[in-house]
Amino acid sequence: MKHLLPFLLITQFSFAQTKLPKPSKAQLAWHQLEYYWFIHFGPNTFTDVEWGNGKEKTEVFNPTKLDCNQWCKIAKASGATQIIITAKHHDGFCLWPSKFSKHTVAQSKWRNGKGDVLKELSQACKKYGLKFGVYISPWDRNHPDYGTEKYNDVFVNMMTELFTNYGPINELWWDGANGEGPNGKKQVYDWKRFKETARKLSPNTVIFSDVGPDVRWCGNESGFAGITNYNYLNTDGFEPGEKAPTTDTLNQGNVNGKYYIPAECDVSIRPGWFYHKKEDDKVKTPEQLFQIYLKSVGRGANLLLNIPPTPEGLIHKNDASTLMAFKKMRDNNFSKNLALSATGYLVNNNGSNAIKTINDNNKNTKQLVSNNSNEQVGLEWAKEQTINCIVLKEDITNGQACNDFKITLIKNGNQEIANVTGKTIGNKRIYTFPEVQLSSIYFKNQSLHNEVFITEIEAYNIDEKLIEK
Ligand code: FUL
Repeated sequence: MKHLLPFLLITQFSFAQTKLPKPSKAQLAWHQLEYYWFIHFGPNTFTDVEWGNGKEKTEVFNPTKLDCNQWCKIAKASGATQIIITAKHHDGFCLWPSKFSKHTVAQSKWRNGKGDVLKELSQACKKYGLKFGVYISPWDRNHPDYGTEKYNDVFVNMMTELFTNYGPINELWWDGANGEGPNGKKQVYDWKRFKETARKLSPNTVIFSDVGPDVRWCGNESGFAGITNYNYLNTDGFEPGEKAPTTDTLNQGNVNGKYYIPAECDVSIRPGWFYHKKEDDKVKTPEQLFQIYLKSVGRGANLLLNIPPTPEGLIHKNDASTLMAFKKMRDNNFSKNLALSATGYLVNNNGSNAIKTINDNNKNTKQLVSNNSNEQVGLEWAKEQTINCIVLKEDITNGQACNDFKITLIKNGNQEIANVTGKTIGNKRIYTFPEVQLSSIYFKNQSLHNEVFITEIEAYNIDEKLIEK
């Protein structure tokens, strides 16, 4: 990097580190999950609709070959880390024998009313080393108490059953859809009480809703976070559903948001959330899933990919095969980290010094990159490399600090060929660009107030066909 030093400005200015909202331990652990499954399963699987009206007969639910081990085996093999299931969707049917509803597996004919999907799935998840989560829809189109204060008790009681009988529950998913119940009334939810109940019963569970409190919706159901994606959100005065911030705000977060609430990107592998036979040939391709991965995990969010089981209770072979190809694609393209053969440097007013922290494949080592205009970190190769993908990782233990950065791409030792600029990094930021020969890359923190800790800079030459032009 000796070559670039003379061109740097010698002005020196630094700003005090402002205090950032920090992730909780549970949120930090959640970031590591990156990609996991959603399972939409219930009466809709059998009636071939997306939203049941709550009047479905309980006997429609009859998965003759239900095998949660099969789900988990495929999930695990595809690299997923967690499964979140629709314990109760808007139609109100409970996949567990709840004592607080008469519309559950216990009233169905499936296994003579003795079946319990949550029990089987939670046990299978444990067996396969997957985290377990539940979607419990506040909107209930079946429950007779819906639309009255009594329903808030019902919801609290149901959550209590879930935490007590199927824990540990790693993620609790509250959907924001809210319509009328069977008596034509809309519910006024007691969100505060719902949150307090979950916190009391299971403090390490991360709670998802449009507005958190722990994880927020990314604002669309296509699986992409904002190119700029702050892990912060202002939620005072907001609620899930109709009172949520705009979808744009949910997509990007708030730069100086008051709370640490990172984004989760939910998307289905098929057009619908529930299984429909007519969509068997509409399963997303591995290439489409890869692009979704780049736009969710690659933008610092998590990817919640929905895989709907068939009426038999199995993952369809078309979904399984695309998932395996998606896994292979990630493995192949990210197997050779070219940064490992480079020398890392920290360049500032003290000169250019070799460092090991940013390309040691160890997320526990990190390098402070201040916003001093003379400071940068980079990688230099003895021999030029063909590169079209750079991955940045930031230490977010004390908050997401980076909100403006620049990467300079250099060839022939000192020839700057392009600058890549961006705002946020977060857990992981994946950049792709048309293939170039590079001798070094340099990262500069241009954030106004913050010191950024970089844990890793990686470089790859991924399949050129996967680069969106
Ligand atoms: C939406 C629901 O209305 C859909 O049915 C689905 O569950 C999706 C994940 O969330 O709000």
